[in-house]
Amino acid sequence: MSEPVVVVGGWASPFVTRVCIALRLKGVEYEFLQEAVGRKSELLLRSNPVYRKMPVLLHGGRPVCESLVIVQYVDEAFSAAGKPILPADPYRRAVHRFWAEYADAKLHSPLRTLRGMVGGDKADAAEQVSAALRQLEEAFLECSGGKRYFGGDDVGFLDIVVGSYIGWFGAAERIAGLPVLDEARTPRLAAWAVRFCAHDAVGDLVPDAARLVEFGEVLRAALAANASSRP
Ligand SMILES: N[C@@H](CCC(=O)N[C@@H](CS)C(=O)NCC(=O)O)C(=O)O
Repeated sequence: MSEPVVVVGGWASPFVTRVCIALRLKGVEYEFLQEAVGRKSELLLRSNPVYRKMPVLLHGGRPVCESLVIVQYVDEAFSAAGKPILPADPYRRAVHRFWAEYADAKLHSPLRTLRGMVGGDKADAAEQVSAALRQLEEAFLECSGGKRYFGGDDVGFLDIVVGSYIGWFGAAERIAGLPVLDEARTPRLAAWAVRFCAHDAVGDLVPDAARLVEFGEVLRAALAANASSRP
């Protein structure tokens, strides 16, 4: 019998989204343990004592932490299932990993500013996201080789990583009233995002922007309540 696979996290997190997409691409059954808003479960803290962040993947009870590490683990641990997530060629793997780290380094923080989760200048944050997306549009040209996805003919590692932010792009646009994934500035990436969301393995796993806007309000209220209850 195969060992159970469990994802500990929250549906709204892009880092959690990418793990679920990777598992679905591989056709791996998993249990999803939803964290309560604004709190961290004992299981999460015990499984990721270093960073205390979601997601955590438990495979046969053994924790794997950090979303990029988890997606690569899923590709390797379930190599016999589904299509490979990372390219086979070592050089292409390195290029895809480079851009995945670039996406996380450049998108996450300004998107939090745009969504009002942290302070900061929203126009400046929108410009940072836009500059990163322009760079990722170049990466798309390089990695896709003129095909439909960063991974070529099918969704791969970089599609999953960048694609996990698509719901957040929409939420940030609504909250800040500023364009984020803009068809005029990054037309290829905008068209790719539509294709990515329509993929069988993705569908409902990319959270809806309106739902993310509501979630942001609930999270902010929960964090404020936690802060005011601290001595
Ligand atoms: N680099 C981490 C980032 C994970 C992360 O920031 N998770 C957020 C949810 S979106 C979290 O757990 N935040 C709680 C906290 O920062 O205390 C990864 O890729 O897994």
